[in-house]
Amino acid sequence: MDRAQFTSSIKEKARELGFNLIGISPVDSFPENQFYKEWLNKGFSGEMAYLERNPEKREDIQNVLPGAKSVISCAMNYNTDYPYSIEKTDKTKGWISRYAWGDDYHDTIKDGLKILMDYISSEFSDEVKSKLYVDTGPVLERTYGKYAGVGWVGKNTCLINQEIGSWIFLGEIITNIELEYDTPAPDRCGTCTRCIDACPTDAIIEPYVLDSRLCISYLTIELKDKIPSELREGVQNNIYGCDICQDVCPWNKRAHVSDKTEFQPREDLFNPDLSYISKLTVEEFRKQFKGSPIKRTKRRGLLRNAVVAMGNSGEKDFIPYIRECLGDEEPLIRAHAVWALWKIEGGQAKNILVSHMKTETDEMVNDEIDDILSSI
Ligand code: B12
Ligand code: SF4
Ligand code: SF4
Repeated sequence: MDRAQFTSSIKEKARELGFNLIGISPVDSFPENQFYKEWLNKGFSGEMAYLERNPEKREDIQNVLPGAKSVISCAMNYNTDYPYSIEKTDKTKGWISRYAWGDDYHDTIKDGLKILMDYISSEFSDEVKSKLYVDTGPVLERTYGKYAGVGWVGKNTCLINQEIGSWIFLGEIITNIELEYDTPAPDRCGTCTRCIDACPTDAIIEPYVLDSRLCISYLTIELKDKIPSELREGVQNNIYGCDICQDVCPWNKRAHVSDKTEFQPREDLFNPDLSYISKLTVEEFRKQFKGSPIKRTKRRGLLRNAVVAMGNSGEKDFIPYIRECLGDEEPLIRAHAVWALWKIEGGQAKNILVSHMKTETDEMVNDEIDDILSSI
């Protein structure tokens, strides 16, 4: 097989494995690498310390795989035939972002890439060296996706494909063989600014630049501590991730739907009752979210988010659930319950909070109560 034939056989195999888009870029030093460093220096990565690790690998993929020549970028559509988060109206329910409705994509994508990698080794030669990554590696996946022609990086910073939109997961194989390369897709955002206008926390601080510290996805998934009080209202009823800047994107209006069973919502879990989430025990959480991306937040993170959403609903029916959370063993949940109680009850929460303070031993929770009492 010559290089062109081999390249198309890899793409064909990837399609057989369920990848919707496959593109190949040469290993190169792209201008985006510089942007990444500036992004980190400005503190936009927040507490995601893993993004600062292995800078030499992100800078030069040769440090990931010596002799690397090509990056094969594969994308899998995870869109399902369910409503958009901007259509949600019931504030007594939480909203989970689309990518987390089904099974953990890391496993699905990794399994496919592993078979593809084995195919390349068996069809090419024993000297081929390859590595695969999905999400967690030191690879700027959107940048490589862009140069492989999979899509362009939109103003919302997501990789968007002209045909199927941005509801896609990315994964890649880095290899030491030379292949035929694709050309980058042109930017098709034009004068549109819908994502920037729709973001409730103004996290897209300028086109193509996202400050994670303001992003609901970061606040509800990555941040392990308290959600800053000034940002809690903006979180609305998003209890795991956020899709708003993609929901409004015109390129997603005709997004294809995936038939992968792995990505279909678990028992309508895209829009769960907040009261149900707030009562989950450690054991129930484990059972409910086994094999789901949601396990990342652990129970404490998800309940923190649900309590914030209950506060944002303004719904008095939630008071008994919030009071239950005020007695939770996790200080993080108690601290947000303090806020949620105040958010719904205002000054009327004073007596409950004063009395709770008498037995509260955690400094973070007491600080939260102090802040609220001084504002009442
Ligand atoms: C950290 C991280 C986050 C952070 C930061 C996101 C961000 N925008 O940077 C948080 C937690 C906020 C996040 C959220 C989400 N994430 Co995320 N995340 C990542 C991760 C692990 C690293 C991304 C990163 O390095 N960010 C730093 C910025 C600076 O880099 P970048 O986004 O790659 O941007 C490059 C380009 O934007 C380019 N660039 C583009 N335009 C321009 C313009 C100018 C002027 C310049 C100079 C540069 C430039 O330069 C940048 C650096 O190379 C990647 C996986 C990976 N290893 O790449 C997944 C990844 C980006 N996330 C993904 C997903 C699905 C999400 C969410 C949709 C999940 C959700 N529903 O909540 C949201 C989307 C939010 C959004 N609008 O981006 C997918 C994206 C798929 C896609 N279609 O783009 C990825 C690729 C995971 C995967 N394997 O599928 N994520
Ligand atoms: S994911 Fe949500 S919070 Fe983050 S930039 Fe998009 S709209 Fe804003
Ligand atoms: S909403 Fe508009 S500006 Fe934002 S990514 Fe989509 S096309 Fe680009």
